[in-house]
Amino acid sequence: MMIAGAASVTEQVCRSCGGSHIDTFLKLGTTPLADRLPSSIDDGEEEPVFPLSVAFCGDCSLVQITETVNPRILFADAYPYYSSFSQALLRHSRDNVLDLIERRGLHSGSFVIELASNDGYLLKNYVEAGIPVLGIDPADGPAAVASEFGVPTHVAFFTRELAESLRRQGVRADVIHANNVLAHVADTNGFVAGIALLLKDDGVAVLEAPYVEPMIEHCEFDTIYHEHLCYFSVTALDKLFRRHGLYLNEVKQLSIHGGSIRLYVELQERVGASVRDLLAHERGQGIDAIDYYIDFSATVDKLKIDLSALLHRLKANGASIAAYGAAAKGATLINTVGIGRDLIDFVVDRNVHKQGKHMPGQKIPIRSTEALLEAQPDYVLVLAWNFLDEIMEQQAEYRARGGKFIVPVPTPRIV
Ligand code: JHZ
Ligand code: ZN
Repeated sequence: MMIAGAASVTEQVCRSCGGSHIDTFLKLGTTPLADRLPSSIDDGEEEPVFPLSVAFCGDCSLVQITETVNPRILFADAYPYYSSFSQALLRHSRDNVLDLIERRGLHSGSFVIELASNDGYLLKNYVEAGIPVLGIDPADGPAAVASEFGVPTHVAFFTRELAESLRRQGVRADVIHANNVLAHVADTNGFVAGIALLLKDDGVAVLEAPYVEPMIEHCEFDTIYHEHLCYFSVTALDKLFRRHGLYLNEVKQLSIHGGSIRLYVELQERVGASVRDLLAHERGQGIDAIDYYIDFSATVDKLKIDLSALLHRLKANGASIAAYGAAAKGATLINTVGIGRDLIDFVVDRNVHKQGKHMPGQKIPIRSTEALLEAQPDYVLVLAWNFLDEIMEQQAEYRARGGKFIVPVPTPRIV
């Protein structure tokens, strides 16, 4: 847990169960913060770096990083991630909302809360349907955009204390959304306890998180960065929720973000086949034991070597290379592989809040996507490979003119 004021702490026990059997199986060295984008190549300011190591808990099976960076450093200061820059994510979120409105019979008397509501990308769909909402998010930039969309947003970290205070004011929700946030929270148990406090007796919490199995199977090691404290299996989640009187009753596997799970969590226990099946699958695969994770480090090392060799070979043959997506995962990739300005001329991104800044550590400049047609580099390394289809479609012209994409995971390939 966080020591107030410290920049980071190294955890000695499991974030979820408090057990002391945590074994580190991957060390990525020290890296800068993935969403802290320097304004200039040399602003005279030393970029802070923190250790990035991944461990398995032998008591509850949770995969987790061992360093906790102070959330005020990670999220509150000019946090540049805005959800609404991906059409695929917007469609995905809208479908989720429409499905819940129908399945749960939500109406103007219902109430929906989203934790980490960002720029209102999801809740705006409820607002359109006349269903009252409250967004909670600590990042003031995205929250200001949400308010413009008509999504009331409380700018704060969601904690057990905030949940208690809202509950005292009579706030209870039919649906609580929490997408890609549980893994980001240092007080894992406090966050889940807060959800339990704010659900109506027959309410449902609908959470999404990247799934640990595809991360390991597809070598998505770049999704490891300091914001992501946990890498969830259903086995670990089931234990976490039960500790707080919540039940993981249904789970869906989703393709978003390289492979995610959507969890339906309620105060009543009615565990369905989807959960029982995935628990059995994880036992069968050994996801609940350290052995499953042991080879990962060697697989990651091979990918790093292969990608570096590919880029150096192309460059030695006179090719020019840019990159697509100033994604947080891109920061891990370029800093752990060692991909600098000697290899990549610039990174493009549609997010206007990232343009004009630089990639962490390697300080590669970030430009608008128009730069691809202007410069027509021979190759583009796709850092946001999770949105490859959307990016390929959007960059049809770049490709028609002979441009090629390099996809880094699961093994580097040119498409
Ligand atoms: P993207 C984010 O991680 C943030 P990131 C966060 N840490 C998290 O948990 C995961 O998602 C799940 C740009 N883009 O979303 C937008 C284009 O330019 O994959 C983004 O900057 N054009 C909370 O940052 C970046 O790429 C496009 O057409 O690793 C994608 O980043 C599209 C589709 C995206 O994740
Ligand atoms: Zn544990």
